Amino acid sequence: MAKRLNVGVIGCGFMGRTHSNALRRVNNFFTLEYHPVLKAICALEEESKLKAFADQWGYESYETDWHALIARDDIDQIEICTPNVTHKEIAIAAAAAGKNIICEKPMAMNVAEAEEMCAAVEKAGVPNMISFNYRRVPAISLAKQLIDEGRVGRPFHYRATYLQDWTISTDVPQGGDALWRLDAKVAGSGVTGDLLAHSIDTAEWLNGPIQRVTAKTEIFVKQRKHVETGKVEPVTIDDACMFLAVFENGSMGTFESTRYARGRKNFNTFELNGSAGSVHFDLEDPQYLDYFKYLDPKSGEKIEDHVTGWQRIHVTNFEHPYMDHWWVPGCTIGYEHTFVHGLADFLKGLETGTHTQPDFRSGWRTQKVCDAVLASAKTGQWIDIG
Ligand code: SOE
Repeated sequence: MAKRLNVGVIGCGFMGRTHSNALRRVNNFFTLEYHPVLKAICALEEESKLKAFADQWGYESYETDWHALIARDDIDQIEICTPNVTHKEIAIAAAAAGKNIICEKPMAMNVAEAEEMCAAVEKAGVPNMISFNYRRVPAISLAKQLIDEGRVGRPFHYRATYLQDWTISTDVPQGGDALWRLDAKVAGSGVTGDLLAHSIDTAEWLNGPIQRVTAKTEIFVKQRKHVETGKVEPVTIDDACMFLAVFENGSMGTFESTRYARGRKNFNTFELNGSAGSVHFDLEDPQYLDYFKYLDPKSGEKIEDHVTGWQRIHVTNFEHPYMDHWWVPGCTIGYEHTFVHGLADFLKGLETGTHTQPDFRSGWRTQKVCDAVLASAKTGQWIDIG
């Protein structure tokens, strides 16, 4: 028997849309006990805009104050899709009200906030998840499977890049609706929290905990007009960040992120090189996982030299992660499906009483690495994550 799960989504920007889409589609493609109901959308928008959003996505109601949404008895689950500065207060209130919580990344403005949020959900005992959606790209999940099957062997190098190019123009202002990501008071940090948090989450999932880091950040455009004040103000987010890492398993990592890589739109890549093989992924070509097989994992024997080479796996077979829920082999899926997968896993977790990852504790961990990166960028020192 289907169980209704009444959901209130807070925020109706880019992420509000990805979550709304997932809520609408998840039961069409995944057989689950829980059936989300789009009960209410909540945002600080003009009422006419909010109503139009509610109509477009099929929400039963709307609220302009998140306190009112959380106070409602008919809401079981809160999804936080608002700018980072609001996450803590909303999550703590939602936890105290006993709601399930899915929160967008980065979890918080800093590690102290993340710790408080984690304590709140754990004290309340409410199901919780951070929306690091890229874990749910089938090719990335397949990389995890290959690594767990021992196909990469002893890891030596992990290399991640997350490159975009949308802030190169000096005319791009900071602050306000779409551009809060450029305002440190609202975002917490620049590319470190916005983009590298994804890379760090993926890296630790695939290759285990990062032990220590050393970083360098840069602000290329030092001043920008602020949308809210109308004044030209100093830019205090990191426009670019590169850091070196040592993983607990002894492998070495390099991470690079910027919003100044002309031509790169959402170039989120990683490569892991090990003794038995390598894996490589690029989000701009998301249906493929590249795999170099050096040792056969079953026999332990080296593949004969004349047949070694990179193999492009088109990750669309029924045997690939999540793909048996979609079309037929060869038919691809895309970005929005990663949110459907995350929600499906979360709902399955509610059904089976298991804790879906990445949860708030895991988000707190990612925030620790982000904060260590930013602290190291100030001094140039190596910092232990602890
Ligand atoms: C920034 O441009 C952004 O929208 C991030 O905030 C998302 O997390 C990333 O997945 C796509 O890029």
